Amino acid sequence: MNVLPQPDAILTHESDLDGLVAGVLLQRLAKKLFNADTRLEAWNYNGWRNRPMTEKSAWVADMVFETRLDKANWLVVDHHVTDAKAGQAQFVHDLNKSASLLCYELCQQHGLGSPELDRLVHLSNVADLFLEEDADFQLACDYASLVKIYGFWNLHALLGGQLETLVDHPLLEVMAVKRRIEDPIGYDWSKLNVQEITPQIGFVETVVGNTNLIVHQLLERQETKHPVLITAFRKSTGSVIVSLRSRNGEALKVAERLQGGGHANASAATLPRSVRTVPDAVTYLRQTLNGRVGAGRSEETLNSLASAFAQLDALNK
Ligand SMILES: [Mn+2]
Repeated sequence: MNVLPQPDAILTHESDLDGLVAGVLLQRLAKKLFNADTRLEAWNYNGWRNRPMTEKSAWVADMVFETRLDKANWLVVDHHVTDAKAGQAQFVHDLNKSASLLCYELCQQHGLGSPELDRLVHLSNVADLFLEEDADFQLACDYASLVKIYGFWNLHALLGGQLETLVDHPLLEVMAVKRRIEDPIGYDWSKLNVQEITPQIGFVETVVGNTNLIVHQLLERQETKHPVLITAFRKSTGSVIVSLRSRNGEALKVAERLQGGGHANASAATLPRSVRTVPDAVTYLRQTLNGRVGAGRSEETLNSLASAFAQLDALNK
């Protein structure tokens, strides 16, 4: 086992349960190894791109490994596809395990396992990898919904760092009712409200229900001709986040054109601050993804737009 460097900060993914569990587990591991409290930061993809990586040492969870993270005394624990190779950093990587599971395995190596954490990490793993065949899939989605509904830091505050309190938490009952009542209503409505952004990309309006599951079902049941489906929601901060889903790997390329990231079939992006509402988002997506590039765009963006179009064309053949 490699010796882990003491981190100045722990950096994780803001938008889901996997990031929350992974980040808090790493905090716990740092406490155990170094008897010190380490700052936890949670990032979305867009903010992350511009974050200077100035710490002498940091632990990163659930963010794509890239060259700028390949630094001595850095540890990266992740499960997203990457081309970058680790030369300096310690890189724990497995495409078939969630970040929370990979972090938990590190914790277990240092005696931090428990039955409650076994359970929570299993559920987080099932939800994050969308393991539909697992008997706990539905329950796992309810757990994942907690972060979507209440937000990373609200939930973190409620737990007071005690991840174990999430197991069988009373708020799960609220998630189960939402799933039972809202999801079928939301599905029926959204099915009739898909707008075309491009022939490849549809925008799914959502009113109620778990948008992740609704979009997944629309794709699985082939209710729409668009291979990529986008949904949008407004955060309390006013910024608009879009989620992109596909079945054959097209979603990530589109997310990258919006400066976002994620997995091949499940990715996300935060839209520019000038986009304040969902109708604005549809307009913005039409303009950006149809190749009408506004002023101030860099050469690099133009190039990535061009290459993304080439790939979409290839997919259409
Ligand atoms: Mn993840």
